[in-house]
Amino acid sequence: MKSRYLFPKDYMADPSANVFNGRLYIYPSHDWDSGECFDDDGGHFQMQDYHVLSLGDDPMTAPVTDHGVILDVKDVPWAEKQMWDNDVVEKNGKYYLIFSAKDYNGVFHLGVAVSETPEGPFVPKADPIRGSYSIDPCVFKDEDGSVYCYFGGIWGGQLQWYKDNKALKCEHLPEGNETPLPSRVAKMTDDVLQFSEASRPVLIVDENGKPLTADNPHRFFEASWMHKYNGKYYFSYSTGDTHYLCYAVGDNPYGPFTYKGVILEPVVGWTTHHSIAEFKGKWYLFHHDCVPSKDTTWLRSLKVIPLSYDKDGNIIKMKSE
Ligand code: FUB
Repeated sequence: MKSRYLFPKDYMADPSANVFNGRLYIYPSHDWDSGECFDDDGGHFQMQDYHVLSLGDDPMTAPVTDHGVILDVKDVPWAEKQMWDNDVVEKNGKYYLIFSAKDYNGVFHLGVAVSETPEGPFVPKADPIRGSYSIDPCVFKDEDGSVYCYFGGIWGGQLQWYKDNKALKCEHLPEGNETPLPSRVAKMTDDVLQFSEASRPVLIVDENGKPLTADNPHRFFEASWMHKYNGKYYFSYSTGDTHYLCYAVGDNPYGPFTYKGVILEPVVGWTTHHSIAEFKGKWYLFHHDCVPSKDTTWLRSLKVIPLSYDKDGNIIKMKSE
């Protein structure tokens, strides 16, 4: 299907699309060439700040506005480096940017920064969210106003360093028929500054209700996203080293979610990471690839492609061209 490169002027990735006040906002990671070598822990992703982009009307053609830097790592007291994926949620007229970064001990946590407008600037809190770890937050506001934070990523995202929210002495990455490491979800406090509960595992099951195994083409790796369609909760994610975007559907924000299939075939570039949003009555998949940088993993470009469902609510699989 025909897609659009959203912002050819700069390298950006991990787009979190949200509609605020009738305008579509995209909160990406901001890639750059730091000179760090490629490694399996993502040491080549040395992002230092976040921008926000916005566009009106038709995402396939509308001009894109870059509102500039909304948060810089040097302004976050607890964070040293690697400003990875982020997402923004609105509650009671304020905007909360939840982001992942490494602290001065090389450990990923999630932080919060607050703004009066979707365009920022966002003012960071002094400390990370208590009980937060790993990467790739997605903040989802349900129709009753409750905000849920989904997060986690294996390998360089450090999810394998924890079990039941406790740091392990010895990490273990499940494989094959073992139980996979799930994404996590926690309801946020009313002020959206902390988790209101210990995070829970996001269980993905097959059509018989049996938990999926850790086999690579299906298992959760990173890039959690939640959206709602016809009253159902769609949890989507990346399979990382097998490079698929997949999804699973449930009846409530905590799951379990029944695996449904692939949303997007692998793109050029190692990572694949996305968001799904409805805007002016149409659905879109926002993602990135490395075609413009000639497959340079750490220089990714934002894309958008229309998304559709069949009559049973299944997402029609896409290939982004
Ligand atoms: O952008 C850095 C990392 O790459 C993200 O956190 C992952 O989801 C992957 O896209």
